[in-house]
Amino acid sequence: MTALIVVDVQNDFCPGGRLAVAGGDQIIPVVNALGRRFQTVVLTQDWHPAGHSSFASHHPGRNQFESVTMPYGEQVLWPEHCVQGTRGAEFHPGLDLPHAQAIIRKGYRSGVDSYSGFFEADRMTPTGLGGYLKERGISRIAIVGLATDFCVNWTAQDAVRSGLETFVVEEACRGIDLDGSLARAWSDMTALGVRRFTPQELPM
Ligand code: VGL
Ligand code: ZN
Repeated sequence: MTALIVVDVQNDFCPGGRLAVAGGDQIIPVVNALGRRFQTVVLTQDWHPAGHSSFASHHPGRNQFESVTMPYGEQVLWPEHCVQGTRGAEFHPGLDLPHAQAIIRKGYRSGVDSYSGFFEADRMTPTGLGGYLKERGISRIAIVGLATDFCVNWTAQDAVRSGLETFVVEEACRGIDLDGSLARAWSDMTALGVRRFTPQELPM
């Protein structure tokens, strides 16, 4: 069975949001149409407490989009975004996937980020998504959403490492592209075995 994983299609990652990804809202009709082809749809939701350690505002003297070293590795410092319970953290109102069955929230511990839907940024603490898919008999996933080079990329890499056959639908993703991160994400993903598809070619 194949599942569709919809990564972080939230107001803050769309135009007008706190960490807007260029064209982020343009993927929504593509995601909605793709969603109709899948029985199993899972959403991820970036879900930070106020004052989260990935926010530049939590690091006096540091700027947004700089990197710092955290106990678990490199961390890009972001504008405040997807704060629990705020409008920015809600799914975009255009997202129309009423049959989605699970929502995986991530990044809710103040000291550690979680780009991936599978593991926190320490690369060790599971979110539960891997177990959920395994128990549901899912062996292949198609990933769409925001942002290609961060949460989609990390989710796709962890999916392959977890033994899932993994597809990313490029037209249903948009990237942030910090210092070449978008091209790097694609070369890392494809080197690992992630397959890049158009919605038309997707074997599903
Ligand atoms: C994301 C940066 C910070 C994403 C989440 O969804 O790609 N990027 N938090
Ligand atoms: Zn975040």
